[in-house]
Amino acid sequence: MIKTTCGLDCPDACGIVVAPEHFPKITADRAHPTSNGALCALLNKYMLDEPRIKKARVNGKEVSLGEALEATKEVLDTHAKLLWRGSGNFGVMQEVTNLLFEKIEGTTTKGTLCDGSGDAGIVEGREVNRILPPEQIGKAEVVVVWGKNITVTASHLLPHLEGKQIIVIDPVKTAIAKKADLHLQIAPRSDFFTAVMLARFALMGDFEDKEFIEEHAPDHEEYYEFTQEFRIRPILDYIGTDLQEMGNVLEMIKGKKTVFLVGNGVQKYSTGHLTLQAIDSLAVLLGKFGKEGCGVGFLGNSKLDFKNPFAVKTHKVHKVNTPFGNFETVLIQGGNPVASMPNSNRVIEELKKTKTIIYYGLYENETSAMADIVIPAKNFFEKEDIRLSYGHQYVNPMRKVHECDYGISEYNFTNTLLQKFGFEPLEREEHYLNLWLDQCTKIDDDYYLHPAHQETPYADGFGENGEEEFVFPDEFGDDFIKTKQFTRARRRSKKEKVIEDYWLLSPKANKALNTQFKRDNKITLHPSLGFENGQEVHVYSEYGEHNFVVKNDKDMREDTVVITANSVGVNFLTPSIISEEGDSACYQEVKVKVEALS
Ligand SMILES: Nc1nc2c(c(=O)[nH]1)N[C@H]1C(S)=C(S)[C@@H](COP(=O)(O)OP(=O)(O)OC[C@H]3O[C@@H](n4cnc5c(=O)[nH]c(N)nc54)[C@H](O)[C@@H]3O)O[C@H]1N2
Ligand SMILES: Nc1nc2c(c(=O)[nH]1)N[C@H]1C(S)=C(S)[C@@H](COP(=O)(O)OP(=O)(O)OC[C@H]3O[C@@H](n4cnc5c(=O)[nH]c(N)nc54)[C@H](O)[C@@H]3O)O[C@H]1N2
Ligand SMILES: [Mo]
Repeated sequence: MIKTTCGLDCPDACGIVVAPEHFPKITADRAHPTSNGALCALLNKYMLDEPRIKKARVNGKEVSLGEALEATKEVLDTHAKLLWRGSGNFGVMQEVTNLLFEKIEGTTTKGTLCDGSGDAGIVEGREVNRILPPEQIGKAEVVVVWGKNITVTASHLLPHLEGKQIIVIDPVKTAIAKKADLHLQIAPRSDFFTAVMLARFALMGDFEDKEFIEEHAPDHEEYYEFTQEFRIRPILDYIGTDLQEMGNVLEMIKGKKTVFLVGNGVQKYSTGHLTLQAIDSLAVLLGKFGKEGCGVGFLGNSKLDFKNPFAVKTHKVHKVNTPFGNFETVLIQGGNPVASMPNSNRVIEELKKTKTIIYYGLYENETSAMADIVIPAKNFFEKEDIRLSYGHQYVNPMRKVHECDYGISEYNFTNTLLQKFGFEPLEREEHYLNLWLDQCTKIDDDYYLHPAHQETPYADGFGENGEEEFVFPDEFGDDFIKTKQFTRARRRSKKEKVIEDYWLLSPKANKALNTQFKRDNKITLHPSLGFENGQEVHVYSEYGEHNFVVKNDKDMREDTVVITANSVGVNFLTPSIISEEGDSACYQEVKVKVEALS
């Protein structure tokens, strides 16, 4: 029996047990500290069922792997080449390709499609973004699930929520919202205001933890003044809440050990950093940091305090609005940017200007379809690696449990190309793996602890050494809500009914891991919008358009539609703007129109 770890990009990073002779039969590693005894269907079914790319291709023709690597060398031997890496596999060895791009003086990317703006807000307030250990969730009495669809995106946390009072803050009545003691079905993109109002009412009602804030957040009085700049009634109306509901939240939390689990939903906006900083501020005022059963858990910084052997100083371009067209050769590794990046029209236009696209991955998708060279990868059962997590403090080896004779690992890919270019080969693979593991505390042969782990994060205070004061937001500027009027007069036919602009939310789906595995084609909306189930509709924004199939759901708000992130075409609708802080994508900074197709 071999123990390994799931490499799919989700916070759970589950332990797996495999008997190699019985592969692909796999079971949960019940001894793993975060195991709930089960593996999700993404891993156990959808990933294993997904057809793989088994043959390399050059210009549409199947070739041997060796020939494809030779062709890769030739096209990388140019002055303008870019490495664009996705997050299809969360192993640390994914980044070994950086060493190639450093040597050949290529360009890499900065920023993220994922959690960058939220992370920036956390760093603003606390200076470091530490992982909240799941054990602390277990010790809480109240859990506030804020813009996180944990039933779908982090199901291994669910057992930690049992028996707790649950508050959910989400524009959609998610599965967890239906079970919650209180659900605030707020307007999308109103979380900053929600957090600010809760803070203001907490201070007005003497809910604050005076001792804690005197010690760790002495600027709280200035923050109180800042919260008073916002007018109560119009803001509560805008959020879609009232004094009673706000009071209920504070009453439920008062004197109780409380954990806030904050998801990506709150920060896919230009001002996402302020939202996280405001949620942190609320938790600070209530004294819910640095104590047992308390804390704010977002996507933690999995590489905090690690010395990364793959950090390189190359020229970098933004990951959110990558100017692919400026490069002659683009290597796309472990991602599907044609579908996963915002503003697909822009992405496709840019990629068309590139002379050669190399796709290095496991499955066919929108990006492999555009590629000139296709290189089959190995999956995480077929190579050695190490898995960090942004949701817990354990670091686990991903071990090779299965042979694959057609794909190539990132280590071998890099090593082969370095040598083709006449550079020194890499050190042995083990050398790099050990560089990571040696920075961790060994628990036993299977589990290691993250170097930045603190059992009770921020127990000594904020900052790297616990010596800093918490920093509250002191400014809020927002162009989007007030001034950005969406005007597009275009209509398909005279008959159709053009309705309002709707918020477009694009959360994750249960049978897909981003754009991997099961894809979708649905738009979920409130029945009062007047569409029939199964009806095809034309959805458009100022960035682009696509058709989707209607699914009515009375649990939606009337001003909001959902198209999950695995839906084909969703990113034709989304903007490629970069968040104000954190170089992050702002998928939800957009409103759409929905029209019936006649
Ligand atoms: N099954 C599955 N699991 C996954 C993934 C997957 O694709 N499939 N992807 C993984 C990855 S890469 C990530 S980053 C994580 C992300 O996982 P989550 O953090 O859960 O992020 P999302 O699914 O994008 O959205 C979460 C929730 O935010 C809500 N929401 C949307 N807009 C707002 C808003 O303005 N305010 C508030 N309060 N809520 C809002 C949505 O309704 C949704 O319920 O999941 C990981 N886990
Ligand atoms: N509208 C909308 N769009 C979104 C989001 C959203 O919320 N809304 N979420 C964003 C988020 S949070 C994220 S993280 C991104 C993710 O976007 P991407 O990083 O593009 O991830 P995927 O679409 O899952 O594509 C991963 C690909 O990696 C390849 N792969 C898997 N394992 C390996 C491996 O070991 N080696 C190699 N070489 N390749 C491998 C597979 O072929 C797979 O197709 O999507 C973003 N896109
Ligand atoms: Mo993500």
